[in-house]
Amino acid sequence: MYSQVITLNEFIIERQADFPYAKGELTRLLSHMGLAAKVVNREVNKAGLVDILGKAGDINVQGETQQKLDVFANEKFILALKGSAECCGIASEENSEIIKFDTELAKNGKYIVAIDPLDGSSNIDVNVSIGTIFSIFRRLSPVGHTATEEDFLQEGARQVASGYIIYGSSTMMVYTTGRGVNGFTLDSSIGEFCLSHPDVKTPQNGTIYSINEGNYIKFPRGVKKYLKYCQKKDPQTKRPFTSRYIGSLVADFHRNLLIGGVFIYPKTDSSPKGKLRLLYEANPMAFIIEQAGGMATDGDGGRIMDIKPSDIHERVPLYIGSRNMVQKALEFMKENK
Ligand code: P6P
Repeated sequence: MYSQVITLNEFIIERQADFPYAKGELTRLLSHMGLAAKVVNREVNKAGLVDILGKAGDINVQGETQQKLDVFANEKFILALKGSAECCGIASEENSEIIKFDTELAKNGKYIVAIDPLDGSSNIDVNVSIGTIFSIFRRLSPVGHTATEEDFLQEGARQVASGYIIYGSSTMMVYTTGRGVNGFTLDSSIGEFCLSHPDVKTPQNGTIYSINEGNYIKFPRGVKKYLKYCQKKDPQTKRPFTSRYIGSLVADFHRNLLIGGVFIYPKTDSSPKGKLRLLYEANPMAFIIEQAGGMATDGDGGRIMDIKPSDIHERVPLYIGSRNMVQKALEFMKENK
């Protein structure tokens, strides 16, 4: 039975040939991401059993109370990436400044990684799916030296890979290197991520809109009009939209990627750049959705992956998912500026 199974590492190595310049570095980096994901998954899955739940007490750079699992996940991914010898630095949601590795081995790494080690962590204590999101670039600074801030402020279109791990009813790793999107499900009985969703394509249309309607009164007029459009049954098309919002980006995104839908986290008067982070939430998800045939924009017609970041924790409004749904929402935004 296992002869048909393709593990993550086998797949990465097979696809290495896609990259004439890569001599295994990206392969090793992605494999180390997979290893750290298995370690974090083990703790996420038993969080309810050991004293790892609850708040670590510290406040992270986002001003949010850090959960112990946040701290654990951040440490494990930093350790794995430092040990990969392919990554020279990291921008993490949990750290205010970039982490510059200073070992000779790591300084020779050709890549940098932006990561949200445990996104949606407020859901940990209530057993809702959470996830890790990562974005990989080639460094701009010279090999052999420490990483620089500029290495991390590249447009998303320059990503060489991005992906996420969703710790849900099953644990999956979904990633792209610019040649399509592939999903791997963790088979705990053999401790391997196994190819389960080859060449993922997202539907051009969907019936799901994902947005926190608790913020409705603060939404831009265009978003309010789009929601009314979704909610008003059309006599001809019987427009059958439904609202699905988990409050965990990885979970909402993953569902919409597979069955179609649009996720919107718009700007509001109080948050003129929205809530989600460009480097380690919007960009990696935008790379994946575009590779799967979908679309990601800031709501004003700008492509997420064309935005030049000015700060590693920069926020950006996010409209992402099925192409036709995102374009419809954009139409309402344009008509109601
Ligand atoms: P709200 C989780 O904190 C997160 O960063 C994303 O995972 C999620 O999509 C969003 O915030 C939820 O935000 O304001 O709706 O609770």
